[in-house]
Amino acid sequence: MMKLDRRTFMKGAGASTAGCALASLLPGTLGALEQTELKGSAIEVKSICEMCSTRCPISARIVNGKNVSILGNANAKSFGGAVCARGGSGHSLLYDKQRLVKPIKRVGERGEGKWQEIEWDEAYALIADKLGAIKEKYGPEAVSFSSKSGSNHKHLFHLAKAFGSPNTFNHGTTCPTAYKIAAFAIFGTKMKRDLGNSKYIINFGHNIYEGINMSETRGMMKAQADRGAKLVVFEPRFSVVADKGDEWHAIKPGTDVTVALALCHVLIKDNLYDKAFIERHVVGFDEFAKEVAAYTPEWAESISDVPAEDIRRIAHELAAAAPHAVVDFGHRATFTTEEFEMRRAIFAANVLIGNIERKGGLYAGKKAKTYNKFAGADVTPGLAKPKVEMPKPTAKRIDMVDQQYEMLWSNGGIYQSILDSALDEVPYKTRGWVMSRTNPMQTMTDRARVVKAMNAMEFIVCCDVYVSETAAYADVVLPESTYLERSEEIFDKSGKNPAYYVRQPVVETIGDTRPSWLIWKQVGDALGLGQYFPWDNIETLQLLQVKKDAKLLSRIKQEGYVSFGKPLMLREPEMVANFAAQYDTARPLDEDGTYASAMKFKTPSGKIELSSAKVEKMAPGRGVIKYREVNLKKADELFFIQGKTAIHTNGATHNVPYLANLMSDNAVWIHPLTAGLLGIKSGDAIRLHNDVGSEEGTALVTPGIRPDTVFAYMGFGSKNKELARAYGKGVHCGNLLPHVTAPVVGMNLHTTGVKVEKI
Ligand SMILES: Nc1nc2c(c(=O)[nH]1)N[C@H]1C(S)=C(S)[C@@H](COP(=O)(O)OP(=O)(O)OC[C@H]3O[C@@H](n4cnc5c(=O)[nH]c(N)nc54)[C@H](O)[C@@H]3O)O[C@H]1N2
Ligand SMILES: Nc1nc2c(c(=O)[nH]1)N[C@H]1C(S)=C(S)[C@@H](COP(=O)(O)OP(=O)(O)OC[C@H]3O[C@@H](n4cnc5c(=O)[nH]c(N)nc54)[C@H](O)[C@@H]3O)O[C@H]1N2
Ligand code: SF4
Ligand SMILES: [Mo]
Repeated sequence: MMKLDRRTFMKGAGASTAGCALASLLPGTLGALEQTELKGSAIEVKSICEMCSTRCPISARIVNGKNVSILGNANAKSFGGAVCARGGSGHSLLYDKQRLVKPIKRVGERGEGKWQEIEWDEAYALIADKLGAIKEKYGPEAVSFSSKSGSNHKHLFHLAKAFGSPNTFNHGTTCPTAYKIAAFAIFGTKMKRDLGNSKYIINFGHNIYEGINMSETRGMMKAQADRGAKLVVFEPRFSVVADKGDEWHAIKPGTDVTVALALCHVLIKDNLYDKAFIERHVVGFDEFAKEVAAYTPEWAESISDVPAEDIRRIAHELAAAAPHAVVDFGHRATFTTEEFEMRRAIFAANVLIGNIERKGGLYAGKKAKTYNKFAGADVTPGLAKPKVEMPKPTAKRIDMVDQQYEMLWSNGGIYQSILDSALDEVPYKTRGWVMSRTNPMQTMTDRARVVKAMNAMEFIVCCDVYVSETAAYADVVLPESTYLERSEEIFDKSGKNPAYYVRQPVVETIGDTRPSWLIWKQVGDALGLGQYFPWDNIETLQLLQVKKDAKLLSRIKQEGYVSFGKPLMLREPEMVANFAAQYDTARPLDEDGTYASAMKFKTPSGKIELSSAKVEKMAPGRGVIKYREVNLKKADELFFIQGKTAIHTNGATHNVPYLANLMSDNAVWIHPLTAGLLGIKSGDAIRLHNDVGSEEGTALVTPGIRPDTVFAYMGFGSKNKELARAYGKGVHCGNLLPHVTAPVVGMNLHTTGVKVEKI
């Protein structure tokens, strides 16, 4: 087998080496692509975007054998038949000559960039040999498995189970886990927000016009444009959401909890809360009310810089718009180590105005099982799961070191504990890491620690579409086919009513890539675990899901996105009436025309728990929501915060040609007063540094940020030369962030302190 230095290999598109499958398949310039006949469907195929994990329904086809048209699937009404800039650029990833289209194995030092192309069978044999050896010597738990949750984590986690390791992790503690756990604590389940029908929206750093989720983004646009909804924004910087808001309050980073608690204080003190709702559906109100009595708007102002009179007014406006109003619980919940308190305080404000299961408020998803229960018959099909008897892992998870994290273990775990386990052997040592669709070197904090942890491991497998910054440190990199080339099982997309959708190939597979469902099944085969994967292809799985209803499967494939029944919110009389009118067998309405009497929560009391004995037992002192001080930076540092740009996705798209052309750098936002004191002008080269690391970038002087804060869009400054378009451009945020695990919710922390100087 020929040895290739991948760095030379990458730039040597014209080099005449036998192993240059990538270069020969993919012409060196986009212009040259025009002569290449693209093979695939010329008629529209319904599928699912994967340019970010929102996974919008799409409709795509090949145009004149030359390009791929990607539109939104019009059958999915809430997505408005649209895609965002990234979604429209999928073909640019597909035909990127820097994409990985053949398995490779490391032949130099980790991160050195020396690779050798290998065949799939050789890759599988190598993986089976190395993982098998670790399992034999240290037990299966010495291998951890991780993947961004969604389309492909299920197959990887299935392999983990078959292998016998309890250590499976999704990206949760770098993103949503805190608000999910907060919702679990109060409601016993996840909650969704009905932004589109809201008349009053309070936003605490939910960057929804840049951190796009087509359905929610369009919902908020609709609320603002069609319903004249008022939008109040708390943001340390003038984001696009702040720009589109009716008012912007430049809140001090990490202090949102004080404003949320003060809103609750005013709602209770001024008798603005929904007493009937609280009496009927809520427990723990008295303890909560007692605690928030001290959290006055004046107190919140002293910590957050938001004027007390504004907090008071906003609480009154919120109550006046109730129940069709919402305090948005956000998405990336990594602003402080006390996200559990902050997100619970936000949920509490929603509970106080009684917006639960009301239009424009919060609601629980209605999957087929729930929907059918109310309909009194199987009016919508549910999805079946393959029944495979799996071995029970004997070891404890590596993040099972502290009882306070109990709610997390079945929710994706504490991702960054893989590093602690590899480096500090807590509670035992992780020696192997199999990961897919995740780039922790860019998206976890303290990049140097990620490098150290990877170097401390014996064997690492990474499945990606690029040689990501993380893949650069793996032993074997497996190229997954892009989402435009692969089929997957059916996914549940239920909201207020059940809905399903499916991914289907639009173009023929380019190069020697495979879909991850097949990759992990074949790794399973190589490990002698074939019995746990009793499906030969994706159709077998899909048919199993629809319980052999071929007509239904064909409908889902044809329409791409199929929803059943009418939207249902249990306390919304018109919706309940419309729902019940559809089915003779439907549950009879309550006297008030709703299904309020059927509202049962998966909490110990079956009610909404504003204060919780379960939480108190799990994490003593936390049963009641309260303010806990955090310290995010040293006195002589500036706050360093981040956010998404509309043009890129996390640590994923910075090398995609079209998107890299649109934006390849993340200038650091800095206030004119601060910049003046430091002698910095827009465009100046600057250095950001702290105890964790040091990064060089460019300054953008703007009044759209607090003087004590600097901001950068995340995901830039890749340190992997193979990502030639992204390499070294901009500030690598993860290289400045400390390695932290927050109490109860296990979150990573994305706000810290930095010193800034002109270079
Ligand atoms: N275009 C695009 N869309 C995306 C993504 C993407 O990468 N690009 N990623 C997807 C993913 S994974 C997610 S999680 C969502 C992200 O959804 P969001 O969580 O809405 O996105 P972020 O930009 O991370 O939002 C954080 C915002 O909070 C502000 N902020 C920082 N610290 C504080 C604070 O202490 N208080 C307050 N009030 N605000 C603060 C930041 O300035 C930023 O505007 O977007 C999804 N959609
Ligand atoms: N400093 C800082 N760090 C952050 C954030 C922040 O705001 N600031 N945001 C956080 C948030 S909200 C999140 S969700 C995480 C996300 O971080 P991650 O979970 O790491 O996810 P992504 O960066 O979206 O993508 C990871 C990898 O998936 C690969 N990929 C893309 N498509 C495919 C595919 O079809 N198959 C396979 N196998 N791989 C594919 C990409 O090439 C990329 O290398 O980052 C978090 N990290
Ligand atoms: S928000 Fe954009 S990139 Fe993300 S899935 Fe939807 S269309 Fe694709
Ligand atoms: Mo995220």
